Amino acid sequence: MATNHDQVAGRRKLLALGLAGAASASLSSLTAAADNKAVLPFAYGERDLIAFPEKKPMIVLTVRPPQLETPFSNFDNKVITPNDEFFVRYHWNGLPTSIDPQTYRLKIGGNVAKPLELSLNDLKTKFTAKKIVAVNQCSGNSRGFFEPRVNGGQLSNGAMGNAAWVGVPLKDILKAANPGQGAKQVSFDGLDKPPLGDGPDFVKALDIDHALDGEVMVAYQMNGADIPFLNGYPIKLIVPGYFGTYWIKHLSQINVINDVFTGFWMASAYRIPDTDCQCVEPGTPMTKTIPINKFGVRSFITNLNDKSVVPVGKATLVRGIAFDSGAGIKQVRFSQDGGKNWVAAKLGQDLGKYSFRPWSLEFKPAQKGALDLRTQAFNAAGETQPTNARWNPPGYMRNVIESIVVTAV
Ligand SMILES: Nc1nc2c(c(=O)[nH]1)N[C@H]1C(S)=C(S)[C@@H](COP(=O)(O)O)O[C@H]1N2
Ligand SMILES: [Mo]
Repeated sequence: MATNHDQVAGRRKLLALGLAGAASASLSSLTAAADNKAVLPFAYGERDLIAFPEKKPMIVLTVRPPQLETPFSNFDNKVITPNDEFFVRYHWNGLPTSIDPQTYRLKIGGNVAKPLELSLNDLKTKFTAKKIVAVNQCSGNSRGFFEPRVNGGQLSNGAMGNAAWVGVPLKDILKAANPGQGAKQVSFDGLDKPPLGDGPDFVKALDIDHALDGEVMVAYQMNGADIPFLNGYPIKLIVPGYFGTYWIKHLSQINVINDVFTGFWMASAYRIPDTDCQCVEPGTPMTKTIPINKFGVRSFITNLNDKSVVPVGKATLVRGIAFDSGAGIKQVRFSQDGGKNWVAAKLGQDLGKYSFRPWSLEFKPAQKGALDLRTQAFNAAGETQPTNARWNPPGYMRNVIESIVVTAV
């Protein structure tokens, strides 16, 4: 059997075979048994479940490029999302298929006194390593639940994951390159390219102060191992609390610039309404916009779902996860009656303010029938989740109080 990736003379290869295999699996599985399928809880939610290189079976949104969602039940009872279960998102099919860690270079240029070309070994030996546990969440996570529905990848809640990242603070790298007077932003590009050179390359930018905050980092390790190929091997930008769109994979070029970056993926895409709620009236267009930035507070029940049956009068364990953009989760509360009455959940292990925070409690269903279970998290900055979903045309930032309906018998 072919391995997921080969270590040929130290070179990491994403076998063409792997992707070709996945593509044909996708076609043949149109008629395959139900256990190769996932059905997401919205209309047109039927998806294939396929194992891509270095990945367990994942919910496939597109094969080329790979866009893979984590099956939601995988989030139950773990705070860290394993590498082989972590979601994958690319914009262009021109992803690298073979990367040589010996010759890989990260270049730092633009308005710097000392342009740099760093090898992986440089990153690992010339700088002090830092570790941070942080959630990576796609802007369009949960987009499939938008009402009215919106264009874009129809994702359920699995385009997120929590990992321990080890790498170098971007601040230390930029300090070594020494940004010049007038530096305003820093742009980030990875090895993947648009096919046939058409379409805008995927490049993102952060304000210089953000880039120098000491928390943004260039990671070379994910959960104690190399970063999986599809998650950005060998290095990836980590932008704690910010949506995944900034977390550039296969990071190869950093430029310090004196203007606000005008590339397509900053100036035209990944923009949100510039209104207090960062939302607009459902079904209406956005007028003034700003680049998407931090995530809102979210919480999920992970051990029960709409198909669950729970016993009346007996204690049932309910547990899940909560997270925010870095103030830290302060409280999670739970309701079994659609949000009329709430009780506090017990918070679990604290792996840091950017991490998933587990929570749990026991509840006793009082009578038979449908129970509308909800959870609401609050962060240390006093922010919480809205009762009614906020809407925007690109379908970003969903963080409404979720509801699942179980049956008590
Ligand atoms: N090089 C590169 N980096 C990228 C992207 C991309 O298309 N190319 N997509 C971004 C988006 S929108 C998301 S949500 C995250 C997803 O990270 P993951 O695939 O490791 O889960 O990668 C980001 N980094
Ligand atoms: Mo994304």
